[in-house]
Amino acid sequence: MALDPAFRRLAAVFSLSLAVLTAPASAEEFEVTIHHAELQEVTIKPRVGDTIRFVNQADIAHNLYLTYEDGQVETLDTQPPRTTKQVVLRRAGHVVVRCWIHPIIRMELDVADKAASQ
Ligand SMILES: [Cu+2]
Repeated sequence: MALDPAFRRLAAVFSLSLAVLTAPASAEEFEVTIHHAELQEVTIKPRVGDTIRFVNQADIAHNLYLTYEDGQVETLDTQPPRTTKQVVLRRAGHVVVRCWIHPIIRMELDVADKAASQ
């Protein structure tokens, strides 16, 4: 499937970057920033119960959604510039994060079972 040239250009200005904010005993909180930069790989190792905060540093709105391995979709709703949305990971397995508005935005992660990784 060939991408429209406009999407190719879009791909060059988005990236996701992250930081681990806190590391309490029971759950971690990860921060993922959407900003204008080159597309780059993001790797985090969250567990069930961990939180991901998505910070929109771009100057346009996004609407991120998570697709869990079992097909369940969780939508974070419209996210204007300079706002943050957060989600608590509820299921173990492979998760794909994408944006309804910008299909080029994509982040994949594997959520470990809570008990298995302690
Ligand atoms: Cu978007």
